[in-house]
Amino acid sequence: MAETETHPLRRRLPDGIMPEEEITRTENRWVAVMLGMLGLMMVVIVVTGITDSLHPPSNVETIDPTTLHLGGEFAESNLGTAREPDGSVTARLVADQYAFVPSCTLVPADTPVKFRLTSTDVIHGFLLPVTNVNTMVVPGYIAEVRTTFTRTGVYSMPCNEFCGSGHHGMLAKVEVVPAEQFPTLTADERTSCAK
Ligand SMILES: [Cu+2]
Repeated sequence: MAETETHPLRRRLPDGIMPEEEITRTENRWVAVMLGMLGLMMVVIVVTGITDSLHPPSNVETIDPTTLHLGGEFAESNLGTAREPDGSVTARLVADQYAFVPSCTLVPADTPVKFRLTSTDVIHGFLLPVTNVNTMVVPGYIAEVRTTFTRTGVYSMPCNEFCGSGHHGMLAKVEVVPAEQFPTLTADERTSCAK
Protein backbone atom coordinates (compact mmCIF):
# COMPACT_ATOMS: atom_id res chain seq x y z
CA MET A 1 0.00 0.00 0.00
CA ALA A 2 1.10 3.53 -0.71
CA GLU A 3 0.68 4.46 2.95
CA THR A 4 3.48 2.12 4.10
CA GLU A 5 5.94 3.23 1.38
CA THR A 6 5.74 6.91 2.42
CA HIS A 7 8.34 8.31 4.78
CA PRO A 8 6.91 8.07 8.30
CA LEU A 9 7.33 11.80 8.92
CA ARG A 10 5.57 12.69 5.73
CA ARG A 11 2.53 10.70 6.51
CA ARG A 12 0.38 13.45 7.90
CA LEU A 13 1.64 16.21 5.62
CA PRO A 14 -0.16 17.20 2.42
CA ASP A 15 1.38 15.89 -0.80
CA GLY A 16 4.52 17.68 -2.00
CA ILE A 17 5.54 19.16 1.36
CA MET A 18 8.75 17.78 2.85
CA PRO A 19 9.14 17.56 6.59
CA GLU A 20 11.87 19.70 8.14
CA GLU A 21 14.17 16.76 8.90
CA GLU A 22 14.25 15.70 5.30
CA ILE A 23 14.98 19.26 4.12
CA THR A 24 17.87 19.44 6.58
CA ARG A 25 19.22 16.11 5.35
CA THR A 26 19.08 17.27 1.71
CA GLU A 27 20.77 20.54 2.59
CA ASN A 28 23.50 18.77 4.52
CA ARG A 29 24.10 16.48 1.59
CA TRP A 30 24.64 19.44 -0.75
CA VAL A 31 26.86 21.22 1.80
CA ALA A 32 28.98 18.06 1.92
CA VAL A 33 29.19 17.92 -1.89
CA MET A 34 30.18 21.60 -2.00
CA LEU A 35 32.81 21.25 0.72
CA GLY A 36 34.18 18.25 -1.13
CA MET A 37 34.50 20.27 -4.36
CA LEU A 38 36.08 23.17 -2.49
CA GLY A 39 38.57 20.82 -0.84
CA LEU A 40 39.41 19.23 -4.19
CA MET A 41 40.01 22.64 -5.80
CA MET A 42 42.25 23.70 -2.91
CA VAL A 43 44.26 20.49 -3.30
CA VAL A 44 44.62 21.09 -7.07
CA ILE A 45 45.81 24.67 -6.49
CA VAL A 46 48.34 23.69 -3.82
CA VAL A 47 49.65 20.62 -5.68
CA THR A 48 50.04 22.38 -9.05
CA GLY A 49 51.56 25.40 -7.27
CA ILE A 50 54.21 23.21 -5.65
CA THR A 51 54.91 20.78 -8.51
CA ASP A 52 55.03 23.49 -11.22
CA SER A 53 56.82 25.89 -8.83
CA LEU A 54 54.38 28.65 -9.72
CA HIS A 55 55.33 32.12 -8.62
CA PRO A 56 54.14 35.66 -9.33
CA PRO A 57 54.39 36.43 -13.09
CA SER A 58 57.23 38.86 -12.58
CA ASN A 59 60.62 38.43 -11.01
CA VAL A 60 60.51 39.64 -7.43
CA GLU A 61 62.88 42.55 -7.34
CA THR A 62 62.24 45.44 -5.03
CA ILE A 63 63.01 49.13 -5.41
CA ASP A 64 62.26 52.20 -3.30
CA PRO A 65 59.56 54.14 -5.23
CA THR A 66 60.30 57.38 -3.36
CA THR A 67 63.86 57.72 -4.68
CA LEU A 68 63.41 56.55 -8.29
CA HIS A 69 64.03 60.01 -9.73
CA LEU A 70 67.23 60.56 -7.76
CA GLY A 71 69.33 58.04 -9.63
CA GLY A 72 69.85 54.40 -10.38
CA GLU A 73 68.17 52.26 -12.98
CA PHE A 74 64.96 54.30 -13.29
CA ALA A 75 66.47 57.79 -13.31
CA GLU A 76 65.06 59.81 -16.20
CA SER A 77 68.29 59.67 -18.23
CA ASN A 78 68.27 55.87 -18.13
CA LEU A 79 64.68 55.41 -19.35
CA GLY A 80 64.00 54.20 -22.87
CA THR A 81 65.61 51.40 -24.82
CA ALA A 82 69.21 50.32 -24.31
CA ARG A 83 71.31 47.88 -26.33
CA GLU A 84 72.82 45.02 -24.35
CA PRO A 85 76.27 43.58 -25.14
CA ASP A 86 74.65 40.34 -26.36
CA GLY A 87 72.62 42.24 -29.01
CA SER A 88 69.30 42.10 -27.17
CA VAL A 89 67.60 45.27 -25.93
CA THR A 90 66.24 46.39 -22.59
CA ALA A 91 63.44 48.96 -22.38
CA ARG A 92 62.98 50.72 -19.07
CA LEU A 93 59.77 52.58 -18.25
CA VAL A 94 58.23 54.32 -15.29
CA ALA A 95 54.47 54.34 -14.77
CA ASP A 96 52.77 57.02 -12.73
CA GLN A 97 49.38 58.69 -12.53
CA TYR A 98 48.58 59.01 -15.47
CA ALA A 99 51.36 58.37 -17.92
CA PHE A 100 54.15 56.04 -18.93
CA VAL A 101 57.63 57.47 -19.42
CA PRO A 102 58.67 57.26 -22.19
CA SER A 103 55.28 57.58 -23.87
CA CYS A 104 56.57 55.74 -26.94
CA THR A 105 59.02 52.87 -26.61
CA LEU A 106 61.10 51.99 -29.66
CA VAL A 107 62.24 48.39 -30.09
CA PRO A 108 63.66 46.32 -32.95
CA ALA A 109 61.82 43.35 -34.45
CA ASP A 110 63.19 39.79 -34.29
CA THR A 111 65.35 40.74 -31.32
CA PRO A 112 64.94 39.64 -27.71
CA VAL A 113 63.38 42.52 -25.78
CA LYS A 114 63.32 42.80 -22.02
CA PHE A 115 60.90 45.32 -20.53
CA ARG A 116 61.61 46.57 -17.04
CA LEU A 117 59.00 48.78 -15.39
CA THR A 118 58.20 50.20 -12.03
CA SER A 119 55.62 52.57 -10.58
CA THR A 120 56.07 55.71 -8.53
CA ASP A 121 52.61 55.71 -6.96
CA VAL A 122 49.88 53.09 -7.36
CA ILE A 123 49.42 49.81 -9.23
CA HIS A 124 49.36 50.22 -13.01
CA GLY A 125 49.12 47.62 -15.75
CA PHE A 126 51.42 46.95 -18.70
CA LEU A 127 49.67 45.22 -21.57
CA LEU A 128 50.43 44.94 -25.26
CA PRO A 129 47.36 43.57 -27.06
CA VAL A 130 47.88 40.45 -29.21
CA THR A 131 51.23 39.69 -27.57
CA ASN A 132 52.16 37.71 -24.50
CA VAL A 133 53.03 40.93 -22.67
CA ASN A 134 50.75 41.54 -19.70
CA THR A 135 51.86 42.31 -16.16
CA MET A 136 51.02 44.47 -13.21
CA VAL A 137 53.33 47.32 -12.33
CA VAL A 138 53.40 47.50 -8.57
CA PRO A 139 55.12 50.33 -6.67
CA GLY A 140 58.12 48.99 -4.77
CA TYR A 141 58.70 46.20 -7.31
CA ILE A 142 60.30 45.92 -10.73
CA ALA A 143 58.12 44.16 -13.29
CA GLU A 144 60.10 42.32 -15.95
CA VAL A 145 58.69 40.86 -19.17
CA ARG A 146 60.66 39.27 -21.99
CA THR A 147 59.39 38.92 -25.51
CA THR A 148 60.43 39.04 -29.16
CA PHE A 149 58.33 40.92 -31.69
CA THR A 150 58.00 39.21 -35.04
CA ARG A 151 55.74 41.89 -36.55
CA THR A 152 56.69 45.51 -36.99
CA GLY A 153 54.20 48.28 -36.30
CA VAL A 154 52.78 50.32 -33.48
CA TYR A 155 51.30 48.53 -30.52
CA SER A 156 49.02 50.52 -28.26
CA MET A 157 49.88 50.16 -24.63
CA PRO A 158 46.91 50.98 -22.38
CA CYS A 159 47.20 50.90 -18.62
CA ASN A 160 45.04 47.91 -17.74
CA GLU A 161 44.79 48.31 -13.97
CA PHE A 162 42.36 50.92 -12.74
CA CYS A 163 44.68 53.48 -11.20
CA GLY A 164 42.50 56.52 -10.49
CA SER A 165 40.41 59.23 -12.10
CA GLY A 166 42.74 59.63 -15.09
CA HIS A 167 43.09 55.91 -15.78
CA HIS A 168 41.11 56.02 -19.04
CA GLY A 169 43.63 58.45 -20.53
CA MET A 170 46.71 56.48 -19.51
CA LEU A 171 47.89 55.25 -22.87
CA ALA A 172 51.33 54.86 -24.38
CA LYS A 173 52.69 52.90 -27.31
CA VAL A 174 55.45 50.59 -28.42
CA GLU A 175 56.83 50.97 -31.90
CA VAL A 176 58.51 47.95 -33.42
CA VAL A 177 60.82 48.76 -36.32
CA PRO A 178 62.82 46.38 -38.54
CA ALA A 179 66.06 45.44 -36.77
CA GLU A 180 68.21 47.28 -39.36
CA GLN A 181 66.28 50.53 -38.80
CA PHE A 182 66.85 50.49 -35.05
CA PRO A 183 69.54 53.04 -34.12
CA THR A 184 72.99 51.79 -33.21
CA LEU A 185 73.42 52.63 -29.56
CA THR A 186 76.53 52.81 -27.45
CA ALA A 187 76.43 51.28 -23.99
CA ASP A 188 75.12 54.43 -22.32
CA GLU A 189 72.81 55.70 -25.05
CA ARG A 190 69.03 55.33 -24.72
CA THR A 191 66.41 55.76 -27.38
CA SER A 192 62.65 56.16 -27.61
CA CYS A 193 60.06 57.34 -30.11
CA ALA A 194 58.49 59.82 -27.68
CA LYS A 195 58.08 63.25 -29.24
CU1 LIG B 1 47.58 53.41 -14.65
